[in-house]
Amino acid sequence: MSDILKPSRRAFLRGSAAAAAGLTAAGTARASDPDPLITETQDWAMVFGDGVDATPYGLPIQYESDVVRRNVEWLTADTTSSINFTPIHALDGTITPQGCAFERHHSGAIELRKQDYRLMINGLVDTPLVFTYADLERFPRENHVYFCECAANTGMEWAGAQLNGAQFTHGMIHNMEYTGVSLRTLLGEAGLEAAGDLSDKWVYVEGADASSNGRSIPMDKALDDVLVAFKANGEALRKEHGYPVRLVVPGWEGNMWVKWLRRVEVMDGPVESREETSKYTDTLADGTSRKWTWVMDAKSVITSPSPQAPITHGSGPLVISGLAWSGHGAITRVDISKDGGKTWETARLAKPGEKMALTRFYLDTDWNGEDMLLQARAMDETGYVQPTKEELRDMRGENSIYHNNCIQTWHVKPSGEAENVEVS
Ligand SMILES: Nc1nc2c(c(=O)[nH]1)N[C@H]1C(S)=C(S)[C@@H](COP(=O)(O)O)O[C@H]1N2
Ligand SMILES: [Mo]
Repeated sequence: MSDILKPSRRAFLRGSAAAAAGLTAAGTARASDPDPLITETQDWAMVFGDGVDATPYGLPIQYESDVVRRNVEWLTADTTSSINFTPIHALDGTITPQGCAFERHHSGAIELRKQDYRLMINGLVDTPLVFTYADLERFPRENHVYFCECAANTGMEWAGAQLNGAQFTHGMIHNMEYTGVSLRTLLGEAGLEAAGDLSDKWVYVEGADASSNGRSIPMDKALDDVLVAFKANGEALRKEHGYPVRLVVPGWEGNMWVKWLRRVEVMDGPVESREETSKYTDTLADGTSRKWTWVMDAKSVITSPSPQAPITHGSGPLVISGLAWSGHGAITRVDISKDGGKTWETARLAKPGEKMALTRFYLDTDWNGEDMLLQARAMDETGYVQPTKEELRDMRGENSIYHNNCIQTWHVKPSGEAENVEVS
């Protein structure tokens, strides 16, 4: 008999249900008590359900209506230049549905029709070109899954534990399968002979929205893996993610992923725009700032249990789960600590880590019902290990906002509730 068929974990679950006999908590009824959900014919079995086309484009069922993006009102003065957060505490797997993927706009999400879409490539190119949406569809396409993390993700946690929920501490991230044309292909179409030596050249990319969100990208990245994307998770980009076309800059901070992409200019230096000087730079302890901190370092977070996803089943079998990612490549290992970093166990990766994409991890464990200080620690293919909060502060001081990739701690209490805490 194979191991899976032997009575083990499931017997344990039955045992815990029997122990809870008499309680009315859902899922704990004894097998010997008649369960009306089994013995009685239910309403839904006596009528017809909805026909096809009841919802030509489906929405999540009403019972999942709390799995939505949320913003933090006090963070920004209004919602047009603001951010909201992916409900990572309630999702599983790795692909983020567009409908609940965080949004970050500097001047609101604009509505741009495909017919009105134009992409200009100009500057130090042989032939300046303008592409329509239909033109883009005629170049060879690629498909890639990548995470997009705002550099400000976890930024509110520098000074101390602040926001109570993985959605708010780590939800400025999404992970989608993009379809598009490589920027390299389009630059090649315009021709880069005129640019001469490419090693010191840059591209400046900007969007069609009022903010334009212009950013400079060094040429070697532009010619490497940057994608001009028009589909996400198989369907058109949603308006809020840059319909009809956005830039995908794998592993690099979300701010460079220009939405409603309208222009790529080949230049002989960086522009030093607002978004790469007064914003998205990292102020150090001595008041000077680091710039060009493009890559998102390896990071992880436990999504369940977490403050918005408490343990509701008491002690016994417990699935601890979370997400890990690195802008430097693939995640190779994730460790989990239940005691605030004193001891570590290696988690199971649901799939081998993929480059610059979210990796799901699990630790199938037995919870003794006692306090836990839960932490996850990610490692990537470069050998880099996610730092503790203390290590990060030693290097960077406390004036930073962006690029906080420190280890997160959840205090899980005997009640199963969890709280954002700091362990130093
Ligand atoms: N044109 C344009 N592109 C933009 C922005 C913007 O406001 N305008 N915001 C940037 C920032 S700061 C981030 S983190 C990502 C967020 O992408 P999302 O809204 O699809 O999550 O888009 C980037 N691209
Ligand atoms: Mo961002």
